[in-house]
Amino acid sequence: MKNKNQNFETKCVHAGIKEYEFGPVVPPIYQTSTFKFKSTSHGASLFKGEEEGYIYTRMGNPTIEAMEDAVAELEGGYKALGCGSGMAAIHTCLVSLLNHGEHLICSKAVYGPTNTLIKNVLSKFNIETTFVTTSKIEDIKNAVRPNTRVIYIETPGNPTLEIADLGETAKIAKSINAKLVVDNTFMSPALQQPLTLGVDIVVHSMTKFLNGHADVVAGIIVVKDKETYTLFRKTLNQLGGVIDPFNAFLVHRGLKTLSIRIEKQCKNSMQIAEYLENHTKVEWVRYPSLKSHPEYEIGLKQHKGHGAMISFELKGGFNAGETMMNHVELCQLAVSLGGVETLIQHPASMTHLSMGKDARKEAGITDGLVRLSVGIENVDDIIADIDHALSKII
Ligand code: LCS
Repeated sequence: MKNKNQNFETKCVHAGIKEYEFGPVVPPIYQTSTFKFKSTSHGASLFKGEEEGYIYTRMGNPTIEAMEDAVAELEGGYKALGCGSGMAAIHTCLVSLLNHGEHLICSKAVYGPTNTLIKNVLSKFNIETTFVTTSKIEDIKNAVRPNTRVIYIETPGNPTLEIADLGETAKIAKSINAKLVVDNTFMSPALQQPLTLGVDIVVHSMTKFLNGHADVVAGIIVVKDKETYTLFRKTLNQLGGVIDPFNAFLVHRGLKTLSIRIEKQCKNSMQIAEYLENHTKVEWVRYPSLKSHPEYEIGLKQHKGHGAMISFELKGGFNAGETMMNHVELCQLAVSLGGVETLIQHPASMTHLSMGKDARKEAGITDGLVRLSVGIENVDDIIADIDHALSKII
């Protein structure tokens, strides 16, 4: 892969860009569903894979490929596969890797629909899953069965920010010949590059930090080798959950500012986490940079910075959370995360509702938990807004 020696910030700006007709500095949007063959033999050789080129946008498109190459380069992977959403990426990945009758180990704290995809859809195909606290390495070891083929981890987990040790988990996966898949959405490659720590496959909801502007729903899978890429490309082509060229263009544009967005978001987050930790109406705060985070030391080993996601529990539980969220003005009461604007939400009634109360309890998602996705606004303005909303709690 080119640009191997460039620094991350430089790669964000230039990765995936090739030479195009007329010399544009950004990839053109090839908004076409299909590509013309020069002759029947040309078409046949493209279908046989004897010649490189494009056939049909579900199978490949230059605008999509440029974005895929950029993300693969930022994650340190071989190739990537752009998908229509994060859920399409997770689905394509798990369906590609697991066969009927095989076993999956998954983090208890994952995005709600990932939990329900596994519980309600994969189970139909006789794929059994053990949900474990993946911050506890012994719990992962104890869950291993002879037919375990995949370990699936979200770290930091949504919304508890529980951190799993990627290097140690990769050793377990290797020893049992299973694939380790990591959802890197919460950190992005700017802060955590799982493939360099022994992880086999990375997935993302690009709806979040990679695009960064809350105007696209998209996902991606990044792989390390040609064999896995070929397998996943075939499955994605058959399942059909591909990204479209315009959204790929927008994500590629968003990537250019990933590094500076994340830098500002991390800086803001640290100040907000410290402010919250000292507030009398806050029971506890989870942010990976705080020494009070249970996996603080693991985070130091594998993060270059600690991200823009903060979870906290208010004294007064659900009612206090509701009061707070109904009084913010600058912080937007909305699900999703990772954009330039600060968002606030309540996982138990929103993003993790589908999991059900018992699974939430098991995963540590309490009814009073509030989740903040910190943006790039001036930090004093964000804190003033939070302060005003907290003052309304009686
Ligand atoms: N993985 C993680 C960690 C996520 O947070 C999400 C979405 C997904 C995968 C799925 O991605 P999508 O299909 O939406 O692109 N998380 C959301 C959240 O926390 N609030 O709204 C969406």
